[in-house]
Amino acid sequence: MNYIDGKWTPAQSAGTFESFNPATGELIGVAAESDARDVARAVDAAARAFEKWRKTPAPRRADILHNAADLIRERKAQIGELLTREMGKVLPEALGDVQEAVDMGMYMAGEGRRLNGLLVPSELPSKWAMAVRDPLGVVGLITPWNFPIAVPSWKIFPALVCGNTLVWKPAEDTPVLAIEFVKLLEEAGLPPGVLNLVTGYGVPAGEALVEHPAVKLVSFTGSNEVGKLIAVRCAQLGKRVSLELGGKNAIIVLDDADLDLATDGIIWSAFGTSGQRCTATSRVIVTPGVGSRMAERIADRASKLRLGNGLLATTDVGPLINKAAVTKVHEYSGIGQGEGAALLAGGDYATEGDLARGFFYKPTVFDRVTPNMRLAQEEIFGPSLSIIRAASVDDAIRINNSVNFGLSASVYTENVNKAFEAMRDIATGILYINAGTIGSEVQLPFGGTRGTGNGHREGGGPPVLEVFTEWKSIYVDYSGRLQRAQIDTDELVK
Ligand code: UN1
Repeated sequence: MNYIDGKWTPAQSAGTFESFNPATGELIGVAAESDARDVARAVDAAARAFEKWRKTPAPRRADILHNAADLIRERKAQIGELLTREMGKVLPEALGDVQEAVDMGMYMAGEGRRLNGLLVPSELPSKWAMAVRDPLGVVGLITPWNFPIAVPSWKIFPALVCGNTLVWKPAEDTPVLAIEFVKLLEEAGLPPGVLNLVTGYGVPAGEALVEHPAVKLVSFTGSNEVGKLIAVRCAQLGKRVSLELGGKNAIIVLDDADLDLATDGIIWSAFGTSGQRCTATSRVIVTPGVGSRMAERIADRASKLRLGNGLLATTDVGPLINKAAVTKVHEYSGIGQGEGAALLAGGDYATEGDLARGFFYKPTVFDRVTPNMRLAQEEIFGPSLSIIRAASVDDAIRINNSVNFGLSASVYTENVNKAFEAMRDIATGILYINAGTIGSEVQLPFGGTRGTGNGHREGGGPPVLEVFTEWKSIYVDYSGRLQRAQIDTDELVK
């Protein structure tokens, strides 16, 4: 069911679609298959709710976020389990996904008592100069399936605390989690119309949201392909758009690194969430002294990872989200071999026993990948890792920077000077020293350079407010006479 104007309603077409567990094929739930008519109703509801919501004091809006964060924390175990069942990631990671929403809820609730503006001196006497943050109005959110609770929370909580009203179109692979999230916000006390949920496919539902003239901002996290289409359309329509797209993140291992630590970070970052994080490591760039040792360790560890249902404590790596996803990873295994890379581990579907019921792929490691191969340049979004041999530290950094993405990167080194050089020279949105490429926290900006986005930052940190607010500069002249800026500035202060 959709959630429009505080009511759970079916799609106008009465159409539905199903959501399945990617590990077992079990049916998780049924959701409304929405089209432009449902989106229009949702946008209308959001537009009607806006006047009252924007005038609700931010600390009051924040109280609801606080309640929501408390409720999510209370139900963390249930939501986490549902998350594993609908999306596939292993339970500890699913709980982390839920925790990230608790964190963001608490953080943004705090913003309700801050929402800093600017207060600056005026050049004229008896004149007050300040700037405040205004909400945009109705904003459209389109979210991915890989962090079905965390990523929506990165958008929903700041958008709400800033005073916007929302229409949310979640990914078609994880509608049931979106419904649960909205139920929780409803229970937390969100007034009708402030957040509206429209489930369905990118076309027509997501597209209708982008097209609707009353939607002032489209905030999208997902593939580069779709992100670019949205950006072009929003440019034509004169809308604000915030994009969080792909990654081709690398861990650089220098000769002086602690190799055990680096191996742990690589395995976690490359194969955690089955490689389906925007921040996942898909390249390991090694300097000459450690290349072969690292390749051996990584291949050994990758081939020992246990695949299975994410609810089982014995599972290291869960399934991929759907058939298209495993097919794509397998295609890249073929592409890599065709390009002359050396396959060290995996390279095939995993179909033994119960695995045949789900979308499992063996953790895959390629060595001797060169920087221009497609394997080294294109986002695969699965458990496929490429090892690239660099000639030097500078070469490693150059290779890191040579892809059309710049989300996260990492350097393993025990040398503080090298670490700082990397901090200076790596072109990326997020950088880790002696830790893998995953693990962002909500109090810092999340986003990337180059093709990863369009300069906005969501996921946290004060810059998230820039996405969801508009600046309004206000001058108050209490001199009681005409004062001309830039002209009457020499007059004596009276
Ligand atoms: C994503 O993959 O879209 O740093 C989000 C991380 C998580 C968030 C990932 N905190 O991997």
